[in-house]
Amino acid sequence: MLLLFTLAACQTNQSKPEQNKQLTQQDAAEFLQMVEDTYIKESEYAARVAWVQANFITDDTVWLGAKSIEKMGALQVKFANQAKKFDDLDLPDDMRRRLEKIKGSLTLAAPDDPEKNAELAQIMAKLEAMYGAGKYCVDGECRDLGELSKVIAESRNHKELLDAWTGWRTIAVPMREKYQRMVELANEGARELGFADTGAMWRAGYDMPADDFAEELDRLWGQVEPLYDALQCHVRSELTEQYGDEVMGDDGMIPAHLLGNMWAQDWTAVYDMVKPDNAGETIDVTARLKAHDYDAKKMVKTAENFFVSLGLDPLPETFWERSLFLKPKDRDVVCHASAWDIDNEDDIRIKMCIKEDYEDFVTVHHELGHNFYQRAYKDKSIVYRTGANDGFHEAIGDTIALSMTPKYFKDIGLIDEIPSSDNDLGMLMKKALEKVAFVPFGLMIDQWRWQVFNGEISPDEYNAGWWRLRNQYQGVKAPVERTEDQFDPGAKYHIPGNTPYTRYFLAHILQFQFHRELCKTAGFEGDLHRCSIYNNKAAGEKLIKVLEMGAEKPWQDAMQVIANSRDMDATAMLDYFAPLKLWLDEQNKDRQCGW
Ligand code: X8Z
Ligand code: ZN
Repeated sequence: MLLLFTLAACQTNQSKPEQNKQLTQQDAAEFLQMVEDTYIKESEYAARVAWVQANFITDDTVWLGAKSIEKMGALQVKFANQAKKFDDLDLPDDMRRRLEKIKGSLTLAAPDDPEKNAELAQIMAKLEAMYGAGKYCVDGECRDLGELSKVIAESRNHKELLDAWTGWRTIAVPMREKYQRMVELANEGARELGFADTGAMWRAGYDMPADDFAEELDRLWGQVEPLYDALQCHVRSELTEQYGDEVMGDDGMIPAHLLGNMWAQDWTAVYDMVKPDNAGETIDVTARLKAHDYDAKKMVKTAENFFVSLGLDPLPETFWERSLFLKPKDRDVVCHASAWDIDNEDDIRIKMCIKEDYEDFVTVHHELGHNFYQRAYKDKSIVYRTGANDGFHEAIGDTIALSMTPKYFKDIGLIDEIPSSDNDLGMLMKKALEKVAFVPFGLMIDQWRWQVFNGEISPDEYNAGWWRLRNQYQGVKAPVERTEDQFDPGAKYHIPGNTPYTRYFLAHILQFQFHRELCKTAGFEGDLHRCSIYNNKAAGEKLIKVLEMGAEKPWQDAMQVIANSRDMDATAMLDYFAPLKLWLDEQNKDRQCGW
């Protein structure tokens, strides 16, 4: 939850640079000051409204949330338009960058027309609530996402899996019309700001020409694709052993309900079915957490301790008082994990319905990565209080979680003996199911949205376009026929939430790059998957330096600091998984791979 995008609006008349007057640097400085002051003043209100809406989903909080989004939308668009008036003025780099941030940091541009802005705001608030309160009910018995996800992760009965899979997707059917209208209105707003459409606006935020950025994504995916294809082939083959040809089909793709995760984005839950025969010992973190009586708070404390071991200050008392760690029994909340910066100072929090398992232990680190980032850049201009790019923001906590090695678990007392490193294939397979499996998913979500926003995918083929891309990138298919009566994209949080998703694709590349370089800084020699930067102040210093930069400099500068390179590069991920890739290729040599 990055505040710049959730700021409340101010409806008072702000001074506008006059049209005919020759604008000066002084005018730009005054404008920047006014915008920054306004954002600082209004953001806390908006954040508190959004917090309450997400923590208590009712008609009234949706109403309040919509009002707040509406005010914010109007304010952001007004400022973005006013900032354009300085386009031709010669300005110092820092002022130019702050103006560009004001023009180009929106994920949603409200149309100028107040009625349309209000309509858009209501749609956004409602979509978020529909997802958060979503339940699949049969004969009056309702199950939420948590319960259905448990079935998907644990059941090996494909009919039961199919019921949970299709059941969750019923919550998205009523979103379809609203989503379509959202696309129209958001595009109208983006065009008024000078972008071709909302997708183009999103692509413009990466300190490089938007088209080059799209090419960068293709290049990075090209690096990872052979590894993913090898994993997909192996997993498909092993799942065929379990479920048979009748369930799997013969097109080389994997039915989406069999991969252990509601969206088939993380395949860790099928590890037992696909692990190497000679897997070596792996640590069952979930069981270890249980054995050591970890509850939600202890999981968060442990994650905090890792950050502190790198040289960061502990979280403030208010974090512990105000965060939500557990799913309340008596009300609907948006359970999708998020990190919040309420006052741009110290009031940082997470909101999460924590399960005591490995997956959520990683997610807790992920969320704290956001919080520590937020606190580190709090003294920058408010327009720089965000990640070097959004992939950085998503990558920090994940980078830390990559350091949760056997040695680390021993250090914190979760295990007694470090398993031998003679054979780490099992460990690598588990991690690949989590990280490599995610990569094409992380890419395809916004490929779909970009095509929706630019009209290549029209509303009458929202679902068909979605499955085309799922097939193409992931080699994953719908388990039963899907039609345009459904709206499967809506069953993934970030679609109704309108959160750009390329950030997670980037984060999956970046976290391995950061890990490799921080391990080097820590003086670690050996296999990357055995490296932990826990307690290492030299690595911590580098990390903190990048966190404190926020978005003050182009992300390439931050990259230089943390990764000793100006480019994103997937070779670190490939290095990490190199022994597994060799093994996969050997397994696959007589198999028919591809789809
Ligand atoms: O949405 C998230 C975080 C919040 S920023 C929990 N993630 C993506 C997802 O759940 O789909 C983290 C990994 C990918
Ligand atoms: Zn995140």
